[in-house]
Amino acid sequence: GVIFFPTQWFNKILTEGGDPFSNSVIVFIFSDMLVFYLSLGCYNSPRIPLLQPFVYFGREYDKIFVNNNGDLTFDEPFYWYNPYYFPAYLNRHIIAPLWTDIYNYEKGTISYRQVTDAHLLNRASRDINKYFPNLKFSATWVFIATWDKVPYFGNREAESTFQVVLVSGKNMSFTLMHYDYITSTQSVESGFDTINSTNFFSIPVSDIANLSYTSNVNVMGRWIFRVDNSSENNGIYVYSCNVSFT
Ligand SMILES: [Ca+2]
Repeated sequence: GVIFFPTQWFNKILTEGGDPFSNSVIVFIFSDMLVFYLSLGCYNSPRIPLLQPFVYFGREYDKIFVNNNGDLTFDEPFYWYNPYYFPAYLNRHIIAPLWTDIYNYEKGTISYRQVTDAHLLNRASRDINKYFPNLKFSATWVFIATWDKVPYFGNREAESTFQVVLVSGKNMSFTLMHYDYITSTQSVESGFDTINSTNFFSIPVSDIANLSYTSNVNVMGRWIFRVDNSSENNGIYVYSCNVSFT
């Protein structure tokens, strides 16, 4: 059958300098865009001080860590490569676009940046308001972490590319997950979880190779969640749902 491949939007978001909220082919260069890379073999970023606090299910954080095995944590780096399925009832908050044993010793690029550029913030606000039409959201801060063509332990030929975007403003917080090409593997979890799993979500795919072709907002490969506080549905299925479960 026909494979619906993400639009050009998708080819761009995963290119540094690209705009994760743009459908156009123009590559925007942001004056305040400073991209940080993890060296090959690094387990995690250093403590990243956030330019603005990020509220995650009631807790306000002023720092974050980008971990090589496909996740973000707030209090300390997190090395564990063998994922727990959500709800995991762990003693930590975790945002995990693709938690698995990523092998970044030889190739693969893991990078992150914070953006407060008005143009990107406007794009973020527009997208969030499209999916959550009653919030009158106005983004003031965006954080982007990208795993570009990362292999797996045990499959060094694999090249999976994905991205997590945090957006905040007006005491509201959102997490976006973007999936480009994803190589299938065992032992993997995608979603987010909280301390004691008071709030969690596990993206429902039986094979993660399908992450690129699923969505909760009708944009292939894109998943968006509101994460500032407990809400009945965590923002899932609020808007134009077209999830293809496989
Ligand atoms: Ca690893």
